[in-house]
Amino acid sequence: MPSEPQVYKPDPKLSSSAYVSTIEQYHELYKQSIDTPEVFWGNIAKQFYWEQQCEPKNFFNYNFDISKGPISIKWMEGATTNICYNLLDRNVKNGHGDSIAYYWEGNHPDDSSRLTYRKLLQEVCRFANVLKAHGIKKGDRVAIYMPMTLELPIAMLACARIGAVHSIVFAGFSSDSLGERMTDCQAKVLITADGAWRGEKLLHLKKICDAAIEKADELGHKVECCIVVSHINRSTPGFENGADGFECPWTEDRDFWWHDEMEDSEPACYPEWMSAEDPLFMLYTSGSTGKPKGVLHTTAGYLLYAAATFKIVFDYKPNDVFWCTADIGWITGHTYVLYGPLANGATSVIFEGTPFYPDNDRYWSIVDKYKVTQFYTAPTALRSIMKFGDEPPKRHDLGTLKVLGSVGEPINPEAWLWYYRVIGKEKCSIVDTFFQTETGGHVITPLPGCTPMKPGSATYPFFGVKPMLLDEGGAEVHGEGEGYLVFAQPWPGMMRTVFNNHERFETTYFSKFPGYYCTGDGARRDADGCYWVTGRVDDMLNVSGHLMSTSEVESVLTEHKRVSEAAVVSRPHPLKGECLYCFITPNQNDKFDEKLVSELKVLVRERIGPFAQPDVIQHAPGLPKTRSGKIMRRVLRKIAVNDRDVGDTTTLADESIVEQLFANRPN
Ligand code: 6R9
Repeated sequence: MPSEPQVYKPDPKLSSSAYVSTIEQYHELYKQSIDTPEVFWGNIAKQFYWEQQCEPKNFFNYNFDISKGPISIKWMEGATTNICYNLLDRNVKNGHGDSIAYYWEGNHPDDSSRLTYRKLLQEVCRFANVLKAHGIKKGDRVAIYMPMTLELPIAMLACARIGAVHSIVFAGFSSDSLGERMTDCQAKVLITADGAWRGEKLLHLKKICDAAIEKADELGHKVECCIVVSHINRSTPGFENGADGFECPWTEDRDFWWHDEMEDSEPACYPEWMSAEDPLFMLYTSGSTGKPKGVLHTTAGYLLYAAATFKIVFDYKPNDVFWCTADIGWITGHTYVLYGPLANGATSVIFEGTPFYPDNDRYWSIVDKYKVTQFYTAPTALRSIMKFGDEPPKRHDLGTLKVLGSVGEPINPEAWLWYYRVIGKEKCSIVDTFFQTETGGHVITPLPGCTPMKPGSATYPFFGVKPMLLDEGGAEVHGEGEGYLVFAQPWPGMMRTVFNNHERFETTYFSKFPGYYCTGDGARRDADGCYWVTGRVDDMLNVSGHLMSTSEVESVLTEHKRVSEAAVVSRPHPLKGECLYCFITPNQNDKFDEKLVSELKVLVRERIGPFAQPDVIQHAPGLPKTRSGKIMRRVLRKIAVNDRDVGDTTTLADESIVEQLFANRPN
């Protein structure tokens, strides 16, 4: 590993007002949360409304050991509540009706609006009544394929209000993927928009939905109805003439315009009281084998966990303005655009567009415009913005920022430091939040104003989360060391099952190491007990007996001034077992040449060790990324061995990259 990393202490001003302000206080609360979860989470539950309370002895029950019976996780059994009621009615009743729930910023900078808590509640009730009128009942699944418009949270909360289970498919997936997911979850209705703008690109969402409904038909599932938001055809500044000729295909008796349905709908709807373990939503996540898994989250535990992690990890205070750039179609958006902020009566920004439209400073202009206090994004976004240098952020006042979040992949120290210095002016805490669709919310993360920060480390577990490292044989790795990252007991926000396939849930997460939830990630624990998540276990490689993670090498490669992005995969090697094959994207105005290749080899030798010297460094004009920004290393491994059988690449944002990379292979 690189020499001991520098430790960055939180700004004293931030510490003095933080909910958890010293590391000693963190340790004390952490111990309580592990030893007496019912006390810790019971205190958090008190702020919410329960139609029926649960008996203290039923607060928490689980089995993590498959040899003792089916895996089961239950929080607050016997309690009943409604999450929408807690997010909206409760806040309105507490005097926050006129507070802004969402500032909405459209793709075009002149397109914006806002919603107060009171107005949001009315819209949600109206749409809940629309769903009811279409026969949607408690337990039914509702598919959603929408751009980042305000109708998206309205639709989700309307489902929650009547006890329907929303199943969102990110509006960048293909029609086949949407059709397969709707079939898997047996969705009765699909909610979408006619189209959406991303930068200057027009997306024909309804066309994709039509093809998806057809795909579902082929697979034997009928989607009964489709409700469509007229987004393109309402006036969009800057594009008054841009959508000329835009057509939204229509099927009479199956398709309904959102605005027509809402017109006469009552703005009041009595909430459905749900049991604590009734399903709230499902969200598909790709598996390393087989079709995507419908990760299922339930009501009470998810509410507690979304609320607590949002408040504490972002240190959200009244009057703050929070902005998470993630699309709501991912777990980060579910928990930190919707449920977490609203559970706290918070004000957030929802942004429809991209960081590059109309210019590369768009994120920073939004931070400035809404006086954002907490900003939350992904390393891949940061790296793509960093390419343009320090000047775009310098055009704006970023002085309101207090906390900067990172999520989705290990953050390379280069990006971390840029975030810390150029965006945070060395005054903000950086929270590198590790979590998964499955975990529902942050599980390993620093706390702002409290945890000393190390660039690239997610540091310590959140309350109630008990991480452990295990070796291949399942033995615990104590102290400093590396291994499989597992969790030894449940926290309220974790998934409960794979929809309609509990067995797959058990084999995927609980069979490798009986008694533990297995994340599928590797991690290292350093002398201070900080965790360094090293990436998916299948991204680990072993060169001449040295275990290393691809992300470790990528971090070093991206330290080079001329490198924008790097992706490393393992290639079989006759002597070393495996060797490193690296894909390098230089900065916009830098070129890829022999000099760069040899400098990078030296850099890796110097920073990690001679054993880690890459065997191949190839030029990559772009990397094969999924639409959520994750590099598809499976494809890169095929390119490394010149195997054209790359498998399914339909979830890539740009499939043509694959061909380019084959063409660029050095001999
Ligand atoms: C939230 C989200 C989960 C996988 C996870 C891990 C990687 C996420 C990370 C991180 C290192 C972090 N991951 N956050 N790795 N540091 N802060 O991204 O959910 O899409 O289900 O992906 O992402 O590999 O296992 P999801």
